Amino acid sequence: MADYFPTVPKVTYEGPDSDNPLAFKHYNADEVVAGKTMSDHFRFGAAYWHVMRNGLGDPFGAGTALMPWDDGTESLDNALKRVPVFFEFLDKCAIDYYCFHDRDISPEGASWAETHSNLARVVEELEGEQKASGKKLLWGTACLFAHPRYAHGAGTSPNADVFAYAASQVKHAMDATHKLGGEGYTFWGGREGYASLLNTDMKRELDHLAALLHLAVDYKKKIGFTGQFYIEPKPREPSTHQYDSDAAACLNFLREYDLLDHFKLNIETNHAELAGHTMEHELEVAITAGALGSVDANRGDKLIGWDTDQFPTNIYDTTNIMLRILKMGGFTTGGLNFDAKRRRESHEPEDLFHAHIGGMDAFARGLKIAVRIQEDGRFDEFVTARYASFDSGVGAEIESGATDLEKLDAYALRITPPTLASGRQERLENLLNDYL
Ligand code: XUL
Ligand code: CO
Repeated sequence: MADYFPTVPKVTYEGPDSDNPLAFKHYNADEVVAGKTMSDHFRFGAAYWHVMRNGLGDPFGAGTALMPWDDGTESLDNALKRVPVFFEFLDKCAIDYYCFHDRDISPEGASWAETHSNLARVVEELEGEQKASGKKLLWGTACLFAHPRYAHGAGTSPNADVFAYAASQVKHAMDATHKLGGEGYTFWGGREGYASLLNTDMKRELDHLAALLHLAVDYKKKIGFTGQFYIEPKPREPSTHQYDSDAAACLNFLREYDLLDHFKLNIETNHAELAGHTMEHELEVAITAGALGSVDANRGDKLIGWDTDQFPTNIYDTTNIMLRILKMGGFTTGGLNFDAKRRRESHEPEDLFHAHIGGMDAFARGLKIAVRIQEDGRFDEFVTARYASFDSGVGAEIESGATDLEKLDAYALRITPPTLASGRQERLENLLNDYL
């Protein structure tokens, strides 16, 4: 078997005292934590687009990533050669799942038909590698944003032929995901948004986007694909205004167009931050609607206002994320997909491993801390007590709908003015630090 990463042995768990940078110090796949193995808690995924296709260029300079297995061409042959490299990476890094866009794995051809046959050919190769390794597809998706034809959007393009191309691409990306046993299929809006209302019919664009999603729901039933559909919020970049700007906007859109039964959300940390929210806020909004599906794990840079897609290393954040995921009862179809890239200066293949190991260890620590917090139950007790006035009396009547404004008016006239208990935010923040 070829060895594309000769400086990296298979990464194993060596425990917190290890000083081996290519070992897990906290992520121990088979260790049971709160009733299930760590690998089942996380269902870690690697992103084909970042691991295999991200040359690490930025708006000011060319890519720096060393990829000795890649001849730099957009040929089918080169696409096929990348596949075993990726599976060696998954194997050595002990990552069970992966995600891709159609155009990450296979190039456009000279004709649209050849584009589809390229995809089908690479899917055969992926299928073979999956069978041989036991690795699984967390979700697939179509890249409806990179090609110039999508400059004005895909589902929201003002050009109906572009909509047809997007629909065609979604069909084939769904076929590919279905063939590979994908557990989900993601729609990220890409260029589904606008820069100026002077040239935009927002209502019509939203209607068209919903039409594309309904067509996908119909096709899903037709081919018997049982994976979960996700929609991934992001507020801007590339568009000034993205229609799927945050979890609340996505839920509203899905409800308005009668799509909520068919979709859950794939929440990404850096996108939450760009939307002006914390990740835990976005997760909670999704959970509250029964619609948290999966997570794109990464982080932003507090000093840079764009989607830097850095690897998650902040244990405070991974703790808060795992608290929300435990509260939901864990992932079913979803998982933690590292939608994250190395910094431009970390250009050696080995850096791919340092990056993922760090993310996996940070989540392992977050999980263990979150489990202790949950088992202690002190935050839960505080929150339960904080709302106790709704457990009986007038509060219970409000919650059950057994009251009206006149009754509440009479009640308010009768009682002494309310006295408030402290929210104790600082005490609770101190308590959270005690667990870290
Ligand atoms: C872009 C992004 C995408 C989606 C899949 O910011 O996060 O890669 O995760 O299309
Ligand atoms: Co993402």
